Amino acid sequence: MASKRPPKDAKLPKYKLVVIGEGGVGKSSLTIQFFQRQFLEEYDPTIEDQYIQHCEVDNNWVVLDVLDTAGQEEYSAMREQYIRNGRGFLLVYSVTDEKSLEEASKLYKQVLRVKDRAEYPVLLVANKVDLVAQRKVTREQGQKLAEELKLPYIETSAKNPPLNVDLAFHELVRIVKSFPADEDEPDENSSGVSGGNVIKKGKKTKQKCTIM
Ligand SMILES: Nc1nc2c(ncn2[C@@H]2O[C@H](COP(=O)(O)OP(=O)(O)OP(=O)(O)O)[C@@H](O)[C@H]2O)c(=O)[nH]1
Ligand SMILES: [Mg+2]
Repeated sequence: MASKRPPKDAKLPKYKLVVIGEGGVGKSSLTIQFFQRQFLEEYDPTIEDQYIQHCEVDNNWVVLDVLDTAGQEEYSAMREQYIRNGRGFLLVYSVTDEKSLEEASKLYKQVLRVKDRAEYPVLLVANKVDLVAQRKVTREQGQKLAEELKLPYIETSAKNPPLNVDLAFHELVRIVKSFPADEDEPDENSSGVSGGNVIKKGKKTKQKCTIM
C-alpha cells in the first residue's frame, strides 16, 4: 500500500491546474470535495481561491496547485491572467444547465486563444450528474461537444457520495504530464516544496489530500 505522506525532503513536481466554467456549475464543490472531503449545499460565489497540497497520483507524489476561479460574469476580466498561468484546466459545466455547456465551449476557445495553441491539456467535466430529474444535457450531448473540441470527457458529482471527483483531478494530471510544455512556461519540477510538509496558501485552509 502506498504511504500517505511523500518522502521527506523529496522535490515534488508541481502542477498548476485551474478550474473554469460558468457560475454555479460546481467548480468550488468539486475542488472542496477533492481537497477537504466535504460537500457544501450552500452556494457561495467564488472570487478566487487557491489550494496547494501534495497528493499521490499513480503512485507518484506531486504538488497540486489548484486555482478555483470565479464563474460569475462580473469577474470575467480576471480570466486571461489565470488562463495564462494555468498548465491544465478542468472545464466544468452542469448537466442541469444547457447554457453552461455553451459557455464551456467558449471558454475552451479562449484558452486556446490565450495560449496560442491548437490544443491544450483540458478535461471537459459534466458535473451534477446526481440530479437525474433535473438533467437537461445528456451524456451524448456532452460527448459530442468533447469530440468536436477534441477533449476527453468525464461525468462527476461533487455531492456525497462523490462520483469521479478524484478521478477528474488525477486524469488532468496525467493529461498535463503527457503534453509537451511550452518553452516559456515555468519549470514544473522546481516547486521547491519539500515532501512531508502540508502547504497552505491563499484564502482557505487546506487539509491533506487523501487518495482513493
Ligand atoms: N446536487 C449537486 N449539487 C451540486 C453539485 N456541485 C455543486 N452543487 C451545488 O451547486 C451550487 C453551486 O456550486 P459551486 O461549487 O459554488 O459553483 P461554482 O461553479 O463554484 O460557482 P462560482 O464560484 O460562482 O463560479 C451549490 O449550491 C452546490 O451545493 C453536484 O455535483 N450535485
Ligand atoms: Mg465557486
